[in-house]
Amino acid sequence: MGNREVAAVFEEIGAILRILQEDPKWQFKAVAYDRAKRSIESYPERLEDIARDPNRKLTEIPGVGADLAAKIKELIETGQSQYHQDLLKKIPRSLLEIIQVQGIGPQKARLFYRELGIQTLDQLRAAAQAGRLRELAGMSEKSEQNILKALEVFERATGRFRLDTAYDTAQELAAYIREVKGVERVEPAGSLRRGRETVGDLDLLVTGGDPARAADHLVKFPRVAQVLVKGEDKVSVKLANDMQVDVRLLDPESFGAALQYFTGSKEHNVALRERAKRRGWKLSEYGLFEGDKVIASRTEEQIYKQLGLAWIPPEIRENMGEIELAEKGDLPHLVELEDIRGDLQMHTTASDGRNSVEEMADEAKKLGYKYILITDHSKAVTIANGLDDQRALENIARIKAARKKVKGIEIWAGAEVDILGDGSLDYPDEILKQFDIALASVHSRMTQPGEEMTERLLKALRNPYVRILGHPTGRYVLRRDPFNFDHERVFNAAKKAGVVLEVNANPERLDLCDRDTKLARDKGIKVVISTDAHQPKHFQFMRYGVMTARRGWMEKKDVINTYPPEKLLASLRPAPT
Ligand code: DGT
Ligand code: CA
Ligand code: CA
Ligand code: ZN
Repeated sequence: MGNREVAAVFEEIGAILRILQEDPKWQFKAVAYDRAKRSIESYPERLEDIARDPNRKLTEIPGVGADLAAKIKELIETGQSQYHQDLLKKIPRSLLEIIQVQGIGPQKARLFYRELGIQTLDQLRAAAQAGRLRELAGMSEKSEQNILKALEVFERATGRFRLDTAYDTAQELAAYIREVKGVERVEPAGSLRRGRETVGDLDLLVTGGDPARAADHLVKFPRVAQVLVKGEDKVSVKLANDMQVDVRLLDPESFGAALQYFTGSKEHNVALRERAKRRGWKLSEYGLFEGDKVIASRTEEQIYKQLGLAWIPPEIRENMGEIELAEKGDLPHLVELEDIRGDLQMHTTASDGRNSVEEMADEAKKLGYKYILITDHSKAVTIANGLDDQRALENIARIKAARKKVKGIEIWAGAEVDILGDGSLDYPDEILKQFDIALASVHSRMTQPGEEMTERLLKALRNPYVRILGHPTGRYVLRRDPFNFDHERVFNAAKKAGVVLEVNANPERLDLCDRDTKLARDKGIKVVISTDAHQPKHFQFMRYGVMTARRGWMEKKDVINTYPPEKLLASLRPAPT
């Protein structure tokens, strides 16, 4: 372990002491750890060398006393410090991420956590957007705005943006560009059109109108921070959140070719170009050519057709076998947003949702849904106000009462039951059997070694009341890696038990991810696409879940919430008799 790693551990210790404020000497200790941290960072020699030299002592480093010297020794010898590990267990790890944001120190993180239960960057952003931070002691509207700005800066450090950020920006820009007289089409291409979970830059294609006027208008978009290119057929800008947008102003005659080219993926395009070449043709962003003669350019369909292929949905254009299937006319019929008939994960005011059962049901009805499953948290998830056995029963009663008020939609009583550290469930079977459908998910101890996590999930799948495994890998897009477990074993067990895997459509999660969804499909496992809505507008997340499922080659028949209600219920693992 090098100096920098040791310094990082000390920094975390200082931060956790300040967040907890429970050690009687926390202030004194936190200052000591900070001081040692700075001193170690700038120390010209390797700590390991000093520790190994019998004639020297670590205490010769300024700010390092006997106690900290022992910690350094332990870190160098074992790779970790017990004290640090013990402290880490006392707070959600994501709080350490929050304090990386400019202007948010341990004190603020503590305040937000204790007062509003904020654990993650996304919760922090949501609270700031909802104006809930300004009410806290020492906060104001101004400081709340500063936090929102800082969060944007933090996000851009990764260089990629979440799918929903890209989608929303594309919608906004498209509406803006349509203000130009004569503009006909504004279509997103690139990774957004392919539905990738993150997007590097936005690619927009525009036809109609006077290109020069469109370009002039575009650079005046209020959120433009910098104009990178302003040419005759291309404008590139950087937005205030650092997202780059490439806009191409196209002749409608070559729109299909441009859409095909700029949608990518690059791998898919390379394969298509080679295919064209084998036929003595040339494929470019302007069209498919035989010498100077255009064979196809106006629509994507024409281009694929000329190449002897069925039109390939953008989400699977990754050169992963789709071209061969398109040639044989054997492409999967991917699930579509319009196929979705209900949503099987959502939270209400009973736990950490914002709205009542009735309000959720009303909104679902507006979307044309035939059923919803209410899945409030169980008691182990204290941060989400999870329900104990008694409150769970009351919630079932509340859901049943809502059925009388909101007609024309099935309102099922469920729960998102926490899978405890040892794989047992947070409700006894007597409670579990009361639910129409129970889904189970992991919310704690996500750093378990892979072996343990695998056993934990397998044990949960053995409980006959578990019908769905919620957000199966626990990852957060751009923020938290999936936890370690043996996908093969867990997926095979789910298949054997008839447990459905969730594709959580919340764009922060998208869990299963596209690759895991494909793995499930290849094994013949059914999925459910659920939004995990905490308020009615979150039902809109369904589109991201559908995109992800499409990237995983899922067809309508593979997705149980495309079924009518009776068929859905009949498709679930049967209840024990
Ligand atoms: P991103 O922006 O990193 O999320 O990913 P994309 O796929 O949007 O990539 P981008 O914006 O660099 O380019 C958009 C599309 O343009 C890409 O998917 C395929 C096409 N394209 C870009 N560069 C090349 C290239 O060198 N060769 C080929 N065949 N296609 C390219
Ligand atoms: Ca792009
Ligand atoms: Ca681009
Ligand atoms: Zn959950």
